[in-house]
Amino acid sequence: MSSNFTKVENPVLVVEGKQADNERLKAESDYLRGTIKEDLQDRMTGGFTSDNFQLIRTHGMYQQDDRDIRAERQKQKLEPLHNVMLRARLPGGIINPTQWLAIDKFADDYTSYGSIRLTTRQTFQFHGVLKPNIKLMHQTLNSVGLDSIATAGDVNRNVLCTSNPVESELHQEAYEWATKLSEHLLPKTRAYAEIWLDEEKVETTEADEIEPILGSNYLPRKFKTTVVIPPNNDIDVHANDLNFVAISEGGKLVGFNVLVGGGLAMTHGDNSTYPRCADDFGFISKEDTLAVAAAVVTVQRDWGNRVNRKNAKTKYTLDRVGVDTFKAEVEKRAGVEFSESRSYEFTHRGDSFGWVEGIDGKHHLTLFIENGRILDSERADFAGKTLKTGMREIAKIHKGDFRLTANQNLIVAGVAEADKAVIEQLARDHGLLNDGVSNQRKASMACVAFPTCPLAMAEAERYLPTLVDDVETILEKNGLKDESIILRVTGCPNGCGRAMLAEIGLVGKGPGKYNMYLGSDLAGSRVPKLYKENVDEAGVLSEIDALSARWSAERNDNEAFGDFVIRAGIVEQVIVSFKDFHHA
Ligand code: SRM
Ligand code: SF4
Repeated sequence: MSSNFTKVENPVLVVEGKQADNERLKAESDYLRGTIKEDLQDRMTGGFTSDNFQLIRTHGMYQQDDRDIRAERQKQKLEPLHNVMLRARLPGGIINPTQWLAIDKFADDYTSYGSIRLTTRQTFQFHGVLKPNIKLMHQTLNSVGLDSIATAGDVNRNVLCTSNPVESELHQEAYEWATKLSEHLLPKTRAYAEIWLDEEKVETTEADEIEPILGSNYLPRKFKTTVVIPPNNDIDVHANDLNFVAISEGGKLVGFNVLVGGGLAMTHGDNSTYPRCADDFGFISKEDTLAVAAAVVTVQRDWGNRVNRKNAKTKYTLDRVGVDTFKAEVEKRAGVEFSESRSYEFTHRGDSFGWVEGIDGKHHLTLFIENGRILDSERADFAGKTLKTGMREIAKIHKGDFRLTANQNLIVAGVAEADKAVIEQLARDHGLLNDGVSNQRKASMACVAFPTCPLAMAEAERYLPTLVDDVETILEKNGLKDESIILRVTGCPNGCGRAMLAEIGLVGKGPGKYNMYLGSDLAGSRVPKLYKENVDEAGVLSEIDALSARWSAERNDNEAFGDFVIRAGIVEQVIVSFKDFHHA
């Protein structure tokens, strides 16, 4: 879907006004160094001070504290128990068993939650790393060829790639492009190597030499890139600034359709913010990929709003300057003309679970990991499962690699016929593989939210398992036992669980309260529409009960829930323009 805002009269290319404070801190940071090194030595506080609090994000870390114990510590007049969350860089989500064993051990030895959390962007996070262990964490990652550069902050983030283990040749090529894009768009400053790996500082003075693509002030806001292989839109293109849709002929990649300007976040009560689908710019041959990527990034770098961070992402730049103007500038800078888009179709999202055989004769096992949380736990929703131990045992014997999906799941990839049985048994023994998981559970997803996310307004990850229990019961009662609805929960309107591309999206409004959005489609080409505001958990269930009863009784053959709610007039389709999202 494209927005109707292709042309804007007299577009404002650069927004004038007092720049956001993040612009000052990036400018003064000496290419993302700040005083992080000195701050790290300061053990008077467990946190990072002043600008370093923000700057560590560009090194892949966020300062957090456990919100479950925040009030209690305040009462005791104690500083919040500061720690960091680390997010690794893992283009295309591929990680090998040696790397897995290293992160598994680090999570046990040095994180307060003891978990590895798979994210909606094909990587993993550690939560709860204390200041004295941060450097060791980076050195551990480095020792196995991993890093966390630019997984957060105003830079290009982890580059996604469709998890497609079946067509392995095409997947391999697409994955290589994801890696090349990640490298090409990565900050070139040596700040990460100097601070965390104790490498020598190399003096360079020319800004253009240091950051030829990102520039000395980096991007106005976060930037997200994907490579996607139709027909599976598993990475959700419309959540991303820049997407390369793989076009193949005879199983070989020939080029990409380029989609620009997707994004899902909004702020409650601020109608200048809205989710937006990406626009189709046209087809390019694969040789032009890096030039086009750099051009899109530099146009956004130069024209993105540096005054108001709420309107700074590429989606807003496109609506302000017009898609045509943006696209023409990309063509000029890349020296490439987009040709007409090649035809392709997205038919579905999500992952297919269980074993599949690739065209290379290798076997691939996709495991469903609820909420992406890999942990051995006594928690009720884990029912005594030992997911973390299970993954460790598999990693010890696995000769292929692991692929993290953009839906918080994991593929044990490249298994020889002879090793299938033992891997499957380990997965079953530790609760990583369970034939009883319902289609509804597999179609449900939530962001992290409490207790670690400082922005959470309502529960998400901790709410999802019981919510799905209840929805399963409702669907069965309404004669829909094996059916599913793409159901996603996010603890606030930032949208990390991609609720704004769900058939039912619950967006946290306050403790126990959600705004309910309805009407995305199976392919993820539509943003859902607000249905009810401030619904409590009981209300969520009674709404789902009533809506699914109607779906069961009135649906056309195989009609998906999201299509039904629009056809039945329960919500209107968001079609006009995203600027009018809140009013249509
Ligand atoms: Fe996100 C901020 C977690 C995917 C939009 N996101 C955060 C922070 C770091 C909170 C913060 O700023 O302090 C959350 C940390 C929680 C925690 O304790 O771990 C957080 N986001 C996540 C993850 C872990 C959710 C998950 O359950 O998997 C995902 C990590 C992705 C990764 O590996 O890089 C995650 N975040 C997303 C997505 C989905 C996607 O990209 O496919 C979105 C919506 C798409 C988009 O960008 O429009 C998303 N996160 C945000 C935003 C809103 C950005 C904006 O445009 O305004 C924020 C807040 C911000 O940047 O100011 C945010
Ligand atoms: Fe936190 Fe909100 Fe993102 Fe959920 S959607 S992880 S609550 S920022």
